[in-house]
Amino acid sequence: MSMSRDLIFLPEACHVPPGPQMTTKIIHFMVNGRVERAEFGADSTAEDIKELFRAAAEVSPHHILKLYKANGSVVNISPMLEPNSQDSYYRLEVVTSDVQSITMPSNVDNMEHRVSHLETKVLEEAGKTSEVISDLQSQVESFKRKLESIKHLSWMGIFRDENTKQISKSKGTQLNMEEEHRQVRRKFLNMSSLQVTEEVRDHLKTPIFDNWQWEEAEMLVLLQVMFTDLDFLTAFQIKKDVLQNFLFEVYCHYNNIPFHNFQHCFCVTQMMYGLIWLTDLKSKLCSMDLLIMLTSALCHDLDHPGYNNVYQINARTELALRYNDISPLENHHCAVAFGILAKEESNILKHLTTEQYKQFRAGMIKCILATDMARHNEILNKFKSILSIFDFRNKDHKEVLMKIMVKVSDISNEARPMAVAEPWLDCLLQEFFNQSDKEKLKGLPVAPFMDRDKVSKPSSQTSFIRFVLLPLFTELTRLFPCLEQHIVEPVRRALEYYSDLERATQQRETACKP
Ligand code: PDB
Ligand code: ZN
Repeated sequence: MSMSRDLIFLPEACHVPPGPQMTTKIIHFMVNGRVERAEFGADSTAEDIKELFRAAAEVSPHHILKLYKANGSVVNISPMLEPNSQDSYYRLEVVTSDVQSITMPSNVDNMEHRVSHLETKVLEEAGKTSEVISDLQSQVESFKRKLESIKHLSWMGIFRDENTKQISKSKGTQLNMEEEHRQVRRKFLNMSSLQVTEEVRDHLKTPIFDNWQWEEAEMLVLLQVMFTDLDFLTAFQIKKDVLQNFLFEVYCHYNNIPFHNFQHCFCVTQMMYGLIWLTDLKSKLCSMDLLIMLTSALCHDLDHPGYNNVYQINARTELALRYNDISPLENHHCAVAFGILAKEESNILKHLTTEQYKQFRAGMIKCILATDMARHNEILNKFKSILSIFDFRNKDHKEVLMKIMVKVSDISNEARPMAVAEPWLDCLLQEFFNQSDKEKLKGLPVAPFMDRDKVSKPSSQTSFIRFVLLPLFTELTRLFPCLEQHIVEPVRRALEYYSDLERATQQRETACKP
């Protein structure tokens, strides 16, 4: 519920006194999720009005302000501003002028200032009705939770500015990231000449592989092993150093966010690799199809910003604009992948024929776009419809199977041991909560399963396992019965685990109720 500031007397700064005998102008605008009302004299200057907006947004003169009409068009901030009603309020966006120069502490101070400011408001409004106070208090609580998560992120050196499209990093972390990339590359190239033990090679082909035990340089070595052990280097004349450049570029293009990061990319690729061996797909599909599946898994979330398609569309981001709201993220992931492959030094497709390149490109686009969960039922139903007559020589059948294999790999965390899988759910919820916090601040719709004030981890995961994971995985085991023990049984155990957790939580809640 956005609280109109009319209920609270505006601090002086929001009221620019009119000149002698001057008419005043009233405008309504939303900032930080609240509708404000401001009044200024026709003789006020543009600077006066900007000062008024900054005071309402409680930001420093370094910030750039952008004012949008209800229809989304940007309007100039000047005394010529059209007066409006409370229903057709403007939207005030604060763009941090120079993210590099903004270090976390001032923003945290600013947030703390806002929290204490809000708390004084709560006290000042002692006379207001109880629901107003409780609403203000819940806003204060929500700000405090946000402050905690931002402090945590600042500790990790990530500065997530509400108005920049990308996760921006303070200058320090930017340099750290480049230094980290250099270190990972050095370690990767040094280790890549070492032989990986037979035991690790075998372990790599199973879904019980624990990603949390490995650092990123080692994961790059293991990815090189996957491409080598599937004979892609010989089949497609891929030189080892080009493959290493390609893998390193992919690593560099994943962002440092809680879930859709390089570790997730590794997990999905490793699961795909395991499924290929467990189902003996090498004897059923050609090398090109296997190369498409493994490379699609590797690239399927490239440069993920940590905010899903619903956010991209509602916030009218550049990606939504560029891809006309059609799977903007998945289109972007695929475009970034082919941007890497377009570079000579990382082009593992260099020696493919034109026909092979076209086949690879068409296949990778289909597989990566298939990871948009909004299309889950469309793709699963297509697979169900051909299962009884599945033919490995049929091009369309193979295409659907490849999409299903990438999808299964993408959401397969719960097929791994619980000690590996559960931290992934916490990471995913962290990313979802960051998104819903941002949506609340921007006044955008918030999905309940992303709302930190509403979601219950066990019950949302039991629903996901029951209605998404098990139906998908059981369909795949109809084609490959040997997968039952590898991906279906572990997921049934996970369902038991979260159901027990759900019951325990419910019992605790009923026990606590008066
Ligand atoms: C999905 C879509 C987008 C991003 F329980 C991630 F609330 C996923 F967290 N995804 N991948 C794995 C998952 C999982 N979503 C959920 N559980 C997973 O294990 C459920 C999710 C709604 C949560 Cl499907
Ligand atoms: Zn993914």
